[in-house]
Amino acid sequence: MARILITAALPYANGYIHLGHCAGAYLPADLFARYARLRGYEVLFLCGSDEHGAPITIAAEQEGISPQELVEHYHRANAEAFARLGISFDYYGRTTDPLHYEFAQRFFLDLLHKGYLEARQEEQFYDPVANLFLPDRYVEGTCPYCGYEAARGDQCDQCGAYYNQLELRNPRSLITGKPPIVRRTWHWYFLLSRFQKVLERYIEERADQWKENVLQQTRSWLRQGLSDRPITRDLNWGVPVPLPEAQGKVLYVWFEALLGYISITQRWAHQRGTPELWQQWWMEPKTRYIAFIGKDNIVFHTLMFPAMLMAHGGYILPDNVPANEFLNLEGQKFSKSRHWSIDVRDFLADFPEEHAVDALRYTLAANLPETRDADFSWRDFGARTNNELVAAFGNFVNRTLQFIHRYWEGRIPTVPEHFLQQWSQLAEGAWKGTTLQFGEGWSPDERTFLEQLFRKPPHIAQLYERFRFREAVTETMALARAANKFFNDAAPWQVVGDTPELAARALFICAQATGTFAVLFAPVLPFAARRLYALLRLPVFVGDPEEKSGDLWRRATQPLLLPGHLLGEPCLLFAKLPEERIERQRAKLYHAVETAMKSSASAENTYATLEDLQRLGLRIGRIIAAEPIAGTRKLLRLQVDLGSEQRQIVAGIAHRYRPEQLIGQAIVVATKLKPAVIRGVESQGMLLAATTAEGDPVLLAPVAEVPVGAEVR
Ligand code: B3M
Ligand code: ZN
Repeated sequence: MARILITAALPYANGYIHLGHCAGAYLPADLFARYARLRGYEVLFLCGSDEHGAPITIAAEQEGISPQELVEHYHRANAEAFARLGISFDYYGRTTDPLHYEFAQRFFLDLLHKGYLEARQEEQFYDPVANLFLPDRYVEGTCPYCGYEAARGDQCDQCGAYYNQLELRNPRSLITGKPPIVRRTWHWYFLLSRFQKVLERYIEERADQWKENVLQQTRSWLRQGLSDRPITRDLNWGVPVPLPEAQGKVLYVWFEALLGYISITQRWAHQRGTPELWQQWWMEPKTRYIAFIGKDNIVFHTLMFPAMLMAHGGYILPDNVPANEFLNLEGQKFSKSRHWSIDVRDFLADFPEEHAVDALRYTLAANLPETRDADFSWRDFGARTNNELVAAFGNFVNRTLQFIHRYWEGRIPTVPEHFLQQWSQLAEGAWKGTTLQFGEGWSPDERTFLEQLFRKPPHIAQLYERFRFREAVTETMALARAANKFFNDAAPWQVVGDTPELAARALFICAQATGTFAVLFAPVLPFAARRLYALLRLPVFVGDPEEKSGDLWRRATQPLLLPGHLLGEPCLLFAKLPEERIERQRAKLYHAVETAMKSSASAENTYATLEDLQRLGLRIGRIIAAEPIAGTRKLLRLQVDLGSEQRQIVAGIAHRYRPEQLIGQAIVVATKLKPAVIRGVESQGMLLAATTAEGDPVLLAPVAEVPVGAEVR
């Protein structure tokens, strides 16, 4: 029996997982795990939180809590979100597990003793304010190649160049905004370059099975030539480097997180009371290891991890790394900072119903970014729920069960014995790939539909085996549509009176199809499948851990429901999503972005800049003439000497100052205001005044002698 180890990228415990993450790695991994379990394969499906790294210490600092508190929070939240989403991990672990520390440290020492690690001196940017060596993603500066001003620490998004962070021009720390200093430190390097040749062979041996996008990225790295990589960092949060001379150093988060896959397997084995069992999953060549990830993690899994495992020796290597491209949201990239995102937990808060969770899984599965970036939109979610799950699949199941209840008291109608026999042979033939020989007595409609009912399951199985889940799921829905059409064309409600045996055949076929659907839809719609099995009164197998179904996928094309089998009371599998509910979500999403934009814009506007002050053109002037403006109580017309020029200014101060009192007085003038005409008199500036408690103006004046025209800053 095939034994398959399945892992999904360990999400950083510094944020909530969103739908993009799900489409990238977690849903495809779950589809595969459930499919594989339903095939009767021996499956272990693992994941866990990646809880180290500088982003976590920085996030913790910003929130004013300890890194441990931060990861505690997100670890729990994400574990719960995955569970409610029906992601069927056998175990969800974490990298702060003491077992992980121990294992990662032992692994490090092993590579050190085998000569694959080397301590090297290096210079690195250091943020003296944050007291931190700056990881590449926390430095920004001008690209040394193209001059792009927002180039990242190790790579330029504009021209794509890779470089050492010290080559950046005008570097600044993204943590404090300050220019970093260059500091000397030393780190252990993993001698990745030594693995160039074996990795090339490793990749090419598997190339015909691997996805094009994964091969392309990996090969392009290999073409550039692999360089040795530092695998330690100066940081106080992480797995300490287990050497006395390495105070203040931890293992690089990627190095130890990859080992997390193994230590999490150890924890899983430990918990079930069979601590040694992990080895069977990582060390026995008969185990196939499939690592599901998003495209930003490719080379770590296709080059770095295999090299680490080879360096240590004794481990199996990833057999396939079916990385997905990115999912967009309503046509734009997911972005937490712009609030352009749908977190799983927010979705669950608004759609707690299990059938809505299934609908989400289905919509994501039908849009998986397998070969190129894909899109999730709320309206598509609504349309797929209503037109496909409700109108095609749900409707077919419901009509079938209702009809059987109405005319056969809920029992599968009887069909001739030879009909059953032929069914079995045809179904088996379809798995063997032979041409299906329908004998006498099958109507053209029956042949057309049964041909699909027998052929699709092996075909869909092939799609799952080749990690083409999107197609697998759309093919499954196509079969549901064909089933609906078969029901329509057979029109049992018309024939049941005069030729009940014809109606019985049609409903027998439809009933078997619902059984097949319970199995074929189980990977993508585990909640609906569970209810469907219950309606059909069949044992429940939805690909959950610990299920022992045997090769149910194959059995599902055989009659699962024999004549006379009593069905449960029909009830609806899905509910229509009203348009308002969808539109409300859209509005919420677009509203969140706008609010975020406004609040960041208003945060910008809260603080005036020096330029703002300068734009007022504040200067010292001296009043050289003053007279009341006729017909007003408060206004004075002033002539003000600004040194280089003289200005006429209208000021509302007559109730507080007499004109003769003002002559010769030094005052502050805003000289760059737009001239205004007040009561027919042009005012070419404004005097600055404070306001008393009674609301009267008090002119501002310098407390010592300054020349007129002097700038006020
Ligand atoms: N935590 C990156 C990510 O979540 C990283 C994956 C680790 S897999 C060992 O995208
Ligand atoms: Zn550049």
